[in-house]
Amino acid sequence: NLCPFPSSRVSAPLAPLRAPCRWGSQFNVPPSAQFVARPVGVCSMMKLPMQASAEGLDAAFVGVPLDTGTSNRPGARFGPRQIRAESVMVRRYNASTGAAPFDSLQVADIGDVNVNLYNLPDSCRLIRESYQKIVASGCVPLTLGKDPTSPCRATASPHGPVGLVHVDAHTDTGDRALGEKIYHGTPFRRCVEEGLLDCSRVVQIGIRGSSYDPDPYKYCQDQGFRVVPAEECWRKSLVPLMGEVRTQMGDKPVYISFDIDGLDPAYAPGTGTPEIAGLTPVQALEIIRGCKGLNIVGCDLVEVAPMYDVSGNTALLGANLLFEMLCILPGVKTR
Ligand SMILES: [Mn+2]
Repeated sequence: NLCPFPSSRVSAPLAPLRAPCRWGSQFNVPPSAQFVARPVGVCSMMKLPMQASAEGLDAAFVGVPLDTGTSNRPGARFGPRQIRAESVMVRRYNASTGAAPFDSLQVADIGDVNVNLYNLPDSCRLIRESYQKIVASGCVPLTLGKDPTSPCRATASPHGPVGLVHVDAHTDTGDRALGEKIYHGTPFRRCVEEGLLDCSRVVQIGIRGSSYDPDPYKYCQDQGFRVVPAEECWRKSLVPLMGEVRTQMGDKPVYISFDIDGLDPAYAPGTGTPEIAGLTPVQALEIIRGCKGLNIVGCDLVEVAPMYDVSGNTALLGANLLFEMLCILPGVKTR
């Protein structure tokens, strides 16, 4: 009954779409391409069933198609849609880690927040209200797309201040630009001001690029954040770093915020504020897989802007990284 194709509308050619949604399991399962051709179907994350709310779900993919507040190239409003399109290549099991998220979690795509593209504060309100409902229903949100402050805010509310694993080229701790306190460079300063972060459990990985300030990380360090610049990651495995991060995070709630521009633009060109000499996809996997065992209460993958992504690889990376986040959620079993 969670299938997006109600039986009354299932005609013979559509029939194969319906059965694989549950696939003999009590949980939703992405349909196999052995039985449903990849380009067939309404575009949802991993071709999962869509439902209107997070009710009954353990985890939900949710889109925030918003780029109001971007400082450079616009286009991330189309990111969630393109990540969903590329996610048809993502399959049910994680062959590398053995994670089988659809064996133990009920997961669906709950669509997009109906943002107000003409009013950023109003969008923040709409996002916050949507996430409060998601979190109140006991569901972990996995967000596609940018959001200036709200998932962290809403996710934090029932849990108290959260730890943060933040992958990005940028610290996103600016104060204001052009007089505005809300744009895509300020979310984590606003979160600090609102007491949403446990500042002793914030780590920022992949930070780099030129700066308007000779001491660009001072604000972060003054808050107690651990800043890991990209230079400290070059040519290295990040497995040892993540061991330290797990110790730092302990068993208290953690939010993962992954800006695709943390990766090098050679791998992820489809983004609005690229910076050279970034992380590799292998390091991205090491970071996310290194969060396994943490008490993760929410995740996002932000800043995919498809028009600078001629190969689709940026959105493909985004789709896979969101799957990897799903695979490390509490309660996911391995096979
Ligand atoms: Mn960034």
